[in-house]
Amino acid sequence: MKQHGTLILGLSMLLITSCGDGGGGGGGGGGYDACAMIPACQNGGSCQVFDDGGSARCDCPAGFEGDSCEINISDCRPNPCENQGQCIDGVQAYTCDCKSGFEGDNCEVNTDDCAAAPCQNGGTCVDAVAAFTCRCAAGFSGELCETAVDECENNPCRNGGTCVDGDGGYTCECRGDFVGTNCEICDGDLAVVDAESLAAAEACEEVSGDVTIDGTELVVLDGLRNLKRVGGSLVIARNAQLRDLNALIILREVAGDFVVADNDLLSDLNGLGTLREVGGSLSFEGNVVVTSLQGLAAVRSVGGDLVIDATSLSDLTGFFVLGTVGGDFVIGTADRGNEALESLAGLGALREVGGLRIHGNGALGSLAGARSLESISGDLSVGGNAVLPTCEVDALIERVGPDDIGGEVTIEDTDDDAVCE
Ligand SMILES: [Ca+2]
Ligand SMILES: [Ca+2]
Repeated sequence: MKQHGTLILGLSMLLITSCGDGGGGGGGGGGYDACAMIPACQNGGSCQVFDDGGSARCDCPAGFEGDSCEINISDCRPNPCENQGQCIDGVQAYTCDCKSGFEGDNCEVNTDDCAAAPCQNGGTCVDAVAAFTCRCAAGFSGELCETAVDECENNPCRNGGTCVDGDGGYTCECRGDFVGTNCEICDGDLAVVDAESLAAAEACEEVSGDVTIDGTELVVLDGLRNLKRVGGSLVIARNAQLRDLNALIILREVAGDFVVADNDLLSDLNGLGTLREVGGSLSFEGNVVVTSLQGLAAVRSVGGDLVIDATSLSDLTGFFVLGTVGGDFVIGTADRGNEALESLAGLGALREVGGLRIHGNGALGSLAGARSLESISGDLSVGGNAVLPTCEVDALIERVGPDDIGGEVTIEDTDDDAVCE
């Protein structure tokens, strides 16, 4: 610690006599001694007699005050020591007794506890007060980053893959037809034909190729419960006993086409609640017991055609967030059509379609459900909808705007006499 001085200037006074240190001592010549009449000066103060000879006072050295210079002027007010350091008063000076972790004349310096580079293996030292912490590089742990982490400890490799530990990571050496960071991807196509092949599919979080479930006797698809993504197409067709798609509850994306067709006992699509993207076409055809598209609530876009044909649906409720259809939106075909479809209710978020084809829907009486549609880049083709008022089609064209229909407009077999609201 170092001392800091503070210069204090004494008052100058009119003086003629100095009695020397100690004051109150003997005066001169047996006469009156004014210094004897005041208390002795302390701390090096000297008695000074005023020029009238009748009175005296103490002249204090710098750093002291008071009638007898008995007061050491505090150099600690206000406290010059920072960070809760304790101030020790001196004579025109002070020293600071610093709290642990601080240094400097005024305890203003937070001691660098990282100076000795205590963190190992590339860890970064973070200084604190009388302490430090280490931020470890990937692959290391411990107070000083002294421990190498075994990234393979919890064996992240699926399906019999072998884990190889590295600095800050791991790699999996996969067996057989598995690929991916954790061997979670089944490479190639997957054909589910029976309970055995369905059970084997449980190993797949993703299938890089096509998944085909066609013509089986399966009732449920529980072996697909880990499936998150299909890199190719997903076809679920002609499964006469299939009741639901609940096993597909974490399926998020089908990069190719997704076809659900002619599953005669399939009653709902609720298992598709996390499906967001279909890269190719999405087709629901001939699943005659399905009466609602509830379950498609997360589908935002369909890259190819969206085909709804030969179903028992009365409306299209379920597509709550579907905004774009890259290809044609086919609502019924001339060959089949949706016999029970009465309205397009449920398309409230749909903005853009490639083309729009509405054919063979014998009960369809209104197109008002497509009210948010802003653009049809291809053809608009309406035909064979016997009870559909022609004015409903005119109103749709009006809403989209004739300039926002890129292709040909064909309207056949609508009801010219029916009245629109
Ligand atoms: Ca002092
Ligand atoms: Ca420190």
